[in-house]
Amino acid sequence: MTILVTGFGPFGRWKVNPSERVVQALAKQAHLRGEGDLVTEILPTEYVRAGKRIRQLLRRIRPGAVVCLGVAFARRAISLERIALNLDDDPLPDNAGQIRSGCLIVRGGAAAYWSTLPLEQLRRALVKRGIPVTVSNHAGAYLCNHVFYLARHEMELLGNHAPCGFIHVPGLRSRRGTSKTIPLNQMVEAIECCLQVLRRRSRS
Ligand code: PCA
Repeated sequence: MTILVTGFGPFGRWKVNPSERVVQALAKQAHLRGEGDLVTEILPTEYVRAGKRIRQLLRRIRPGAVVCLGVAFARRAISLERIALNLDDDPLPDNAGQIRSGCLIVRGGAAAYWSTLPLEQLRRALVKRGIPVTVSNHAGAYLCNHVFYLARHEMELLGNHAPCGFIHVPGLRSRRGTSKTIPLNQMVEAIECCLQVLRRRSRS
């Protein structure tokens, strides 16, 4: 089974996007372990280019599972996203300078798609490892939701029923920051644990 894992590069005023670091670490681990089932990609933090790229990847790879990652700086736990909305609506420009407000992502598309990742199973696996995790009902209406929606939409068009969804990781602790967050190696462990659950399910 091929698993597609994506992250995003930096955006806005943030110089580092932990989702990019997590994807890089997973790619490195897979390479060292000789696991050939992982395809990773860092998506541009731009509505048009990210949308084109995720759809292209899904058509080309026909993956057996899809896990898209992004950062939600204000969160303190791994957030398993439940729903993608057909809506772009955020005051923050993307990296191409585009601001979208109240826009449909796909004209005539479903208002929303559910994640098809086994959220409860993933949540339990992470709790077992002592990793802070929550199931979230709202992935925002910026780039992460955009890619989540288009990934689910494309999977529907392709008739691909493989699990596909989105996970937000928290921000990294800033040098001055005192707030509690998850260290990068634990984020990597968390996503690795999710991939293991997906691999196990595909075998059973
Ligand atoms: N987080 C943003 C976009 C890219 C990222 O990593 C979001 O939550 O929409």
